[in-house]
Amino acid sequence: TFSDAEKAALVGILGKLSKNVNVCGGEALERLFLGFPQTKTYFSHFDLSSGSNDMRTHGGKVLGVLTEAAKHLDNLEGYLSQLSDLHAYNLRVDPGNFKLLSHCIQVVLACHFPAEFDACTHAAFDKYLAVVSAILTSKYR
Ligand code: ZNH
Repeated sequence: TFSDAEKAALVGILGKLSKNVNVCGGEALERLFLGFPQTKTYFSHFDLSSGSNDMRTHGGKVLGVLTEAAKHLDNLEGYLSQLSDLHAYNLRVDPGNFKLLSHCIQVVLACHFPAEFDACTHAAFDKYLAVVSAILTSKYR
């Protein structure tokens, strides 16, 4: 569960992020694929060139879900249930990759919103991504 301070930090940074999900999401994916090339295997059907439509659209979906899910902190499992099924049964993404993507998302936040992404916000966001990742990988067997 999240403290009031953590919730406030999440609302603040996600409010900024929500207006930039495609740009920030695309950049996070670009960092993911450059820094950790093994993650590209899941996206062989995508145009992975810098700033491509595929990157921006998919990055926007990922960050869009993160901004929406934060409105359901008391029932994240329910809110993310379908997406959890998709990752576990269809996509079968190696759970370790969630840490890599989470890292890249946070680097993008630090670059775009240096003032808002202070240490407390960083800590709260890291916790939030860990909780979301745990849910999206919870149905693996
Ligand atoms: Zn994922 C998909 C989210 C992680 C891979 N994803 C997806 C989507 C979303 C997401 C929203 C869409 C769905 C629909 O359409 O229905 N993810 C997410 C999140 C996260 C993730 C939130 C964390 C946090 N993923 C991930 C990882 C990976 C992935 C780590 C690897 C690396 N996904 C993926 C894929 C897909 C997805 C492959 C599909 C794509 C297409 O379109 O095809």
